[in-house]
Amino acid sequence: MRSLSDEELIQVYEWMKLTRVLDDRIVSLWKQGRGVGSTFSGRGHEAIAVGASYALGPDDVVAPMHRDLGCYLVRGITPRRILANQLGRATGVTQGRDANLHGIGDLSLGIIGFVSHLPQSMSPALGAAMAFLYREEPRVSMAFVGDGSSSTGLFHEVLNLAAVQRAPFVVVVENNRYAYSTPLHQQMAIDDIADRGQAHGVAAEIVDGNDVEAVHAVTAEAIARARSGGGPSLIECKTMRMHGHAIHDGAEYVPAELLVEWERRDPIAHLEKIFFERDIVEEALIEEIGQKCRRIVDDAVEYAESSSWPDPASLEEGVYAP
Ligand SMILES: Cc1ncc(C[n+]2csc(CCOP(=O)(O)OP(=O)(O)O)c2C)c(N)n1
Ligand SMILES: [Mg+2]
Repeated sequence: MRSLSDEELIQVYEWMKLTRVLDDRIVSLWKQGRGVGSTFSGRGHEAIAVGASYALGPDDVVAPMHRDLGCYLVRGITPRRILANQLGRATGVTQGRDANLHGIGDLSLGIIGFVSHLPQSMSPALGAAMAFLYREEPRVSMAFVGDGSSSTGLFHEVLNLAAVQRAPFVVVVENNRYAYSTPLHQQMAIDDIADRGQAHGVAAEIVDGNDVEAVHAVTAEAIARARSGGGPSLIECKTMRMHGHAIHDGAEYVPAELLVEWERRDPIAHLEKIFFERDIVEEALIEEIGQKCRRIVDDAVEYAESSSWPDPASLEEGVYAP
């Protein structure tokens, strides 16, 4: 399944690689005690976060979650702003108020701020889709949601309303087999979360979440359908959470063989294999892209660590009820 040219695929690879290098650096900064808040790794989710958001247009909006670092990057939040945020600095996305990916957003880039209570970001995301519909604007709203979050009441209410309204809304379910320490089979009695879309009259598809071409192709199709009045879609991306829930969690409850199996399906290595099989890029370019990403992230660490802490006098700025 192909919806990207070779040039676009290389660009997508660069975003995925940057996501991985930045994610790894955030984890190591946290382990060195240089981070301020907690941190969530999205390792293994790069093909979903990048592939789905790369399919959006500049006027569309998206509500990412805590494992969607790649989505924030593709939409234009720079590694400098992300790292300054992780380190609690005034130059971070939340100006030092929320030192992790839980809570960031930027409406000027079409990113709806992440609401910590899962999956509450789905409501404003559907609200945006309904506004586009009522104003007859050819725009689409996308929401990311986890497997665990799909077992809540709100998820079903949002899907139902989206279907009734035929809203231009795309829900990307990141089924990474765990919700904190709870495995799938302990929180749902079905095999496929896509069934939950169909139950509400929402077009639903299942895709390999570690195959960025497949994620992009299915998402691009859903976005095009939504934009032309065809209503909402749900895309279930099957993947695996490769680290603990947050970085303090050693995830001893995850069977080691599961991680070994999914490590073999790593989304970045998978794309590199495609490059070599199709003779799209040389090994030297892969090396060059890796170095470029490391330089960008080194610069972002330096920027973040030399940024000032927030001024206590600004404490009440940007809050709803000071
Ligand atoms: C309403 C609510 N209950 C509990 C939490 C705490 N919590 C944060 S993430 C998470 C697990 C979510 O699992 P899933 O939706 O599968 O996403 P994943 O972390 O696996 O990407 C929980 C329980 C929360 N944020 N919101
Ligand atoms: Mg999960």
